Amino acid sequence: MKHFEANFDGLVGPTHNYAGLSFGNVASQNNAALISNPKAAAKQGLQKAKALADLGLIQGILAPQERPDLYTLRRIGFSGTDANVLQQAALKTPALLNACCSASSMWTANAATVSPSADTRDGKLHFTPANLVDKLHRSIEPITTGRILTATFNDPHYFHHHNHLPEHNSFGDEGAANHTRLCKEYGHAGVELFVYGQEATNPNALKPKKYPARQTLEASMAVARLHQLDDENCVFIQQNPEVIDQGVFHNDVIAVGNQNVLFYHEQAFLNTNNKLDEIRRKLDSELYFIEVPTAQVSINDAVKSYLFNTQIVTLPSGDMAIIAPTDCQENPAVNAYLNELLTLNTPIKQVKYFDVKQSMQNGGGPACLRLRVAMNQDELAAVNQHTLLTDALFNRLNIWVDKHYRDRLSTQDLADPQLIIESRTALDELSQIMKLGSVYQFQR
Ligand code: SUG
Repeated sequence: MKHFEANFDGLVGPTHNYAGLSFGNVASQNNAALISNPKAAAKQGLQKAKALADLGLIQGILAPQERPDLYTLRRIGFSGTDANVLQQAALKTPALLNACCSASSMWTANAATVSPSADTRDGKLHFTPANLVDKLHRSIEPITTGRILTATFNDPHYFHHHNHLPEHNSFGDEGAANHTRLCKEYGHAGVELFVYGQEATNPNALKPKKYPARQTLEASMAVARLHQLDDENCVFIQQNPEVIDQGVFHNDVIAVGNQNVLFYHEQAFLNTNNKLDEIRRKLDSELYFIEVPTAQVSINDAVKSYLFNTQIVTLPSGDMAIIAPTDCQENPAVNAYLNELLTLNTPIKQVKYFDVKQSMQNGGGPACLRLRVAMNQDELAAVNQHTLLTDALFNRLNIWVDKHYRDRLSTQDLADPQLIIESRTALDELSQIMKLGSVYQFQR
């Protein structure tokens, strides 16, 4: 049976804005209060996804979440009509309103951790939505994420959906952004790499000093247990706390893997050599560990350009390509490194650049925008087919974006009650286009 890796990209929602909500994420903080362009953001994401589909890869779309999140605002004591709730929140707690308006569900690398059926004891594909407890605006995502994932992967014969982990910082879980799977072929059992920022229950363990370590070892181990992975298929690696303090808030800002390639920065991990040995022991395959030295690319350049927030994809020809943001082309050190990489004897033979600046300005590169799901043909046939990106869906979604999205949004605009109507009208139509059922609270 044919096996492959599908990418499910997050569709950018109508309230995409820059509110500076993510302490530790340099781009989010530096671009706070910039005026966003939700229409351009959604189209940039769709273009990137369509280009991957045109390369012959399986590409799906995950629907955005309902924002403004009036349910959270009501839960914290605002009342009256929807317009009243929004306006009172804008007046009294603008920071909380901003948190309830973020379109952050677009970064579907943080939607969930996914383990393919080749790795799991029950032979099903497992999903655990990330609880994202480190950031208020993200901690309100997991329930709807679970609904959207279940509506997309909607056959219990093939797909096993778990609840998100307990909502406490001992179990801080950021999903696939801290998870990479190495394997010989997608259909063979692989080794799942869980990269964590701190061991929450060990007071003596190393952790960053300045910025939060969002992912805990406890969460990573819980996901591995839930997904029925064997110890022989897992490697737990601690992220270097010093790079977290320089803006590497997720592992996918400093490392990315695909099949038998692990592409990472020299300073990405603690205890690197031992961990690479463990991977070699656990995975019976020729492996390419591509380590990028600080002398060629500094942490600062890696964080600015998102060199490692690239997607490494296997093309139908068997060669691999890197899907990079245009910011990598614009950074001289990174551009030079990528040109050199193509001359090294590795499976990576091409680099393709995409403008995803609307997302990048909030710290989300190409890899943040997608959730990887390694699967086989039967599993693909069991996916909700209306979520797969065909020419027809691409055209339909572009028309839908043109109809419903603004091309300018400031944080002041988030107090506009019209935004509630626009967003709900758009999402109601989208849930029909993608045949998702009533995934949104306003539809229930
Ligand atoms: O969680 N930014 C997101 C970016 C997530 C990137 N994802 C991965 N690396 N996989 C975050 O920090 C910024 C929102 C704002 O400031 O308006 C934000 O949420």
